[in-house]
Amino acid sequence: MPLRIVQKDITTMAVDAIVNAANKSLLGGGGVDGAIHRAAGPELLRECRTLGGCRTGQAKLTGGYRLSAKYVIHTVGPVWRDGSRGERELLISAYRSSLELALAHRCESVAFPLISSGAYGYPKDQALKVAVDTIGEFLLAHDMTVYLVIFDRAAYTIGEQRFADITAYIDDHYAAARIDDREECRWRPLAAPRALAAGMPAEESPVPPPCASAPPGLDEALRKLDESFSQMLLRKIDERGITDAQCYKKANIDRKLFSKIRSDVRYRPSKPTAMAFAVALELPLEEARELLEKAGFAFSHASKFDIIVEYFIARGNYNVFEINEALFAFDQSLLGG
Ligand code: AR6
Repeated sequence: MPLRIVQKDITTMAVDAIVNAANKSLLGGGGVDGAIHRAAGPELLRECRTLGGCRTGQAKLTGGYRLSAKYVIHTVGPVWRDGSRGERELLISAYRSSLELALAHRCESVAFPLISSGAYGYPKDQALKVAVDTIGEFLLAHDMTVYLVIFDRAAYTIGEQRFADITAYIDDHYAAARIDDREECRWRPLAAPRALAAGMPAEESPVPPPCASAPPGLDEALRKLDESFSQMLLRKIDERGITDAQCYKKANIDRKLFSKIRSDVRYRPSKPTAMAFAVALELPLEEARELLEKAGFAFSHASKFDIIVEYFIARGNYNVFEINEALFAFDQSLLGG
């Protein structure tokens, strides 16, 4: 099930377990560790004293006491030195151990801070990539909702090079969209007022100029008219020879939402949901556009959200988690349900 990147104080999260970026003593400290101990109350430290510490890359579990979370999973990330001392492997292990422990305690929802990215000095963009890759891989095999909690958005970074690349791509395409109005028309053939209802950013709401385009063959047109979003989605899943579960997991969509879409032939998903399926199915741009149209949306060069997703599709990168990292960095809605 899904990975959600959110900006919050982790101590306020109502989930089954929150993860603490602790030190080997497990006896408290600064940063998120200090915040969790303060919010949970002194009983947490009392239980931590009984645990005998924890090795780097491992995890231990306690109650959540005064927190909204039932459990706290304490893990110890590596201290960053120069990147050649096994830091990455240890950080992966800290995430994996925590997720395994959550699974063993039947947690359905878990929230992580960006482990090691504060006092332990792990470069934030690399820490984020390890977190997203490791959690994403785990979620392909397990049903769980995992939150990656970014405390300080200003400190959030996807890496300078990628940020610069995407910024340039947005600049180019925004400009192109303004210069060529007719091109705009082709990019937005459908009026889709429901985007507003779905709470999309204003800039993203489709502008509905009814553009004339040459009609395709009549049979083809009728066939396309007849097929709903849900039908097209299920057809494409079959054509690609993947299972429903592989598709909704790759789309970062939870099972319940997928079941709804599957059982309601007229279901109209939100734009981020429709786009997530286009990515999960690894559709080339033209097909992605068709799938979006079925949901009443256009792929528009007047929308940063669309341009960022297009940037990834154009590069054959269909990793929904990586795309979400970028969308988050540009303050856009994330893909998924
Ligand atoms: N909610 C979510 N994230 C937070 C919060 C919060 N309330 N507070 C800080 N962060 P750090 P580390 C973010 O230093 O690097 C402690 O003293 C913060 O912005 O807490 O693994 C331990 O006892 C940063 O991105 O953990 C250890 O000695 C991330 O949490 C040492 O620090 C991790 O920062 C562990 O260092």
